[in-house]
Amino acid sequence: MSRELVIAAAQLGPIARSESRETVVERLLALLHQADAQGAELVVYPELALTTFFPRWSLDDQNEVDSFFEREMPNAATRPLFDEAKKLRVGFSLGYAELTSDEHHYDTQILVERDGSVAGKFRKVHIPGHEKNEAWRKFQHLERRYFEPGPEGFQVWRAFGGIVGMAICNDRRWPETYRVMGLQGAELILIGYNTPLHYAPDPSQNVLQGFHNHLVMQAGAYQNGTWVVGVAKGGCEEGVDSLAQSAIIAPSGQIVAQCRSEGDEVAIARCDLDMCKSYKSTLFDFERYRMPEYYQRITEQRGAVEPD
Ligand code: CDT
Repeated sequence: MSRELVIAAAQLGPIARSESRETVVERLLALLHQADAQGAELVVYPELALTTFFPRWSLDDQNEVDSFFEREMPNAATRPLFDEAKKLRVGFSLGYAELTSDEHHYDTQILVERDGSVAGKFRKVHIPGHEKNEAWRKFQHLERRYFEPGPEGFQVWRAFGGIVGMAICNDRRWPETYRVMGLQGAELILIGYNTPLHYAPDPSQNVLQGFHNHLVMQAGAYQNGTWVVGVAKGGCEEGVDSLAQSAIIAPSGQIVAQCRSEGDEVAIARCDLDMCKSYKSTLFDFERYRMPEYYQRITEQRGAVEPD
């Protein structure tokens, strides 16, 4: 049986604060149809794909904060996406803000199989930014006020004929993200992101955002012998410029498809999951070559401990 999977990176342009879920879902459906017309079997949408990126504002009213979250999935607004994808027998991965029945707030991404069943759910682990309003910034990045880290860590699921994992935005910058999934045999890692081009704590990094984005995902792919699909919500959203450059990356570390615009666009690639074996059974044969006895510090300490 072929292990080739046609995957679409379904990049979104900006979502205005005033835009309704229903309008956004129409945009997701348009991308789904474009992807389907090109033979896609899996469509990957970005992080927080149903609303504007609300952590850029300091919101004191918890009801207003909660208005950006979904209490169930699917719900009335997203049901048309689930129904249409199932009808077309196209799977998808969707990022959204999740409010659980016991009032936990997560930055979440789900994986939906071609029959409409939810194959996996990931909750963002690395929560970047800050907790309190910082007036000196041009805009806020209050993810650490609005989201808790996901309690499940980095899992993988058997889906789409392979082993699939997910990560969200800032998670992609950390090598542990990929390695924990690599150690579970991940062959495909799906990552949504919202990355402002302006990084207030050190604006010298602004010009490097595109480079750093591809650097970490290409390294994660190569070092773990896995496909990586990184999908942006890019463009100028509510006055904040965000990185686009969504990409599909092979286990060789090579980018095989990339979005050209900053708007709604699909980039498609035929991904052979068997290509992972070339790396997992040679240079990155973990069982043969890893030396975990020398890696204890990675789980035993958080920050760097310098010598005396
Ligand atoms: N959404 C998200 O995680 N964005 C971060 C911005 C970092 S700056 C606070 C990212 O790593 O791209």
